Amino acid sequence: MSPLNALLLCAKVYNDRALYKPDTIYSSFTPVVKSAVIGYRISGPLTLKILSLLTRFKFKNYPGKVFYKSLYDYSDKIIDRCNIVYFKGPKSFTGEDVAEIYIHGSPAIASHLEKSFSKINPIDFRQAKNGEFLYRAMINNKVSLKQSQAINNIIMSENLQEIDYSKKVLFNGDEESELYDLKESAINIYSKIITSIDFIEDESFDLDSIIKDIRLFFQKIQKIIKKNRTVIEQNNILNVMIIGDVNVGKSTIFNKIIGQERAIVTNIKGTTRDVVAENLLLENKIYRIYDTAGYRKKQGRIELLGYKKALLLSKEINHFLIVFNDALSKNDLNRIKKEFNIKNNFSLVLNKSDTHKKTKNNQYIYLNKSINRQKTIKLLKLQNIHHKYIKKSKEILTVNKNEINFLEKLLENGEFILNQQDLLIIQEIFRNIIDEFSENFGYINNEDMLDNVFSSFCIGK
Ligand SMILES: Nc1nc2c(ncn2[C@@H]2O[C@H](COP(=O)(O)OP(=O)(O)OP(=O)(O)O)[C@@H](O)[C@H]2O)c(=O)[nH]1
Ligand SMILES: [Mg+2]
Repeated sequence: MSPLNALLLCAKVYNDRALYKPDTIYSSFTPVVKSAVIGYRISGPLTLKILSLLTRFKFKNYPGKVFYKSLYDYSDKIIDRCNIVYFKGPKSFTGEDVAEIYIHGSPAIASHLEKSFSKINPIDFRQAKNGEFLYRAMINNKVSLKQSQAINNIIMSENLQEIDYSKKVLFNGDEESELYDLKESAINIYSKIITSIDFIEDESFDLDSIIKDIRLFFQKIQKIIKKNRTVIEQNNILNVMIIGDVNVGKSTIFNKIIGQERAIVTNIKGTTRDVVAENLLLENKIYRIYDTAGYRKKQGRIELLGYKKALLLSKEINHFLIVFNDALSKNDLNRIKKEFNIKNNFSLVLNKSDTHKKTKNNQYIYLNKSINRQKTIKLLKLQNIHHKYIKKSKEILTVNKNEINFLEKLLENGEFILNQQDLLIIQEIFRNIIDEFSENFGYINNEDMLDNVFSSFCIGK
């Protein structure tokens, strides 16, 4: 289950906030892998007690200060010595007492710490569920549901416009989303319907004015969808595929570009059989780099499957790096261009330049495995290629992908409702629309509705 789904589930389970009694939870907030640092977060009423058990130090009087302390396990053995911060609720991420512990990035130390956690008191202190810290932040009014979703989107999205939009919602509030205005309009229309319903028989009753508002409401939705779809479809990821004969060093170049040993490299021909792809963020530009199975006349069965997969994917590729070693004959180049349907969107990369005398051909990019990552990326001119293919959209998002899907569903009601003459049915549909808003984005509560009905439309007051 994604953290967001878990969050929404929590929101349902803990619907009645009055019944919600927090226990204390913990979780790592970094991956637990060999790395520089592994972080743990604790949140809940027992935070201080747990810190004191683990460190023998009273953090109570030092909220927000970083201390370098030893962590002790249940048998007084030192787990690690590390930085620890205590945040006193409500001035914390969740609004509760929170601690953050930054241990050395060793999974063994992490496991030792978690074992010590589990010995404390499994009923009052337990591992957090997905999204539970954010959920607590939400019920303690530190973030809105929309902002919780924005946090999730910032983490999950690879589209820079979408990330910018989520950041705006997170930092400046729900009003940054056009969904917010739509929800206001929906409430206004609904309130207008409710307050009119008793006066259907009246001469002054004006169904046309309500229908006009509804028409404008759906037209606005249409406009928002259209504008934002265009921005999203101007995908800002540059797709680069590395192709060429077997054993020319494609995977070596791939690993170098992405900065990790992702693809297997051996001197056996046909090592790579499947397409391997990784995303790369370079100076605020996103690239998706594909490593592929190499070409040779007699390809093994699986190798051939992988090669065909690369051919199929070639439609989505902006630019190809054609890698070779000694020389690339015109025939071979033509075959490759034909197979992958390449026009002028390619670079010729002569790899293993250390093994042969350097020819001088301006069309080639000369690479070898001892050239460092930064220089390799520079020689391949990846930044220029990005600039050439991906035009940065000047438009900004006012709703994100999920919200567009939501609006498209709402739009399905549009045609039906506009052909309706029965105000009760129109009212029912708008009630559902409002429910959809609150279910999906937590935007609307009964107070919103009541305020509106009783203040701006109440007749006779
Ligand atoms: N001398 C030299 N060897 C290299 C260079 N780049 C790669 N190699 C070696 O060439 C061999 C093949 O490298 P890979 O990166 O696996 O080649 P590939 O094109 O992915 O091969 P397939 O997956 O079989 O198609 C390995 O032994 C590499 O260490 C280089 O610049 N110079
Ligand atoms: Mg390979």
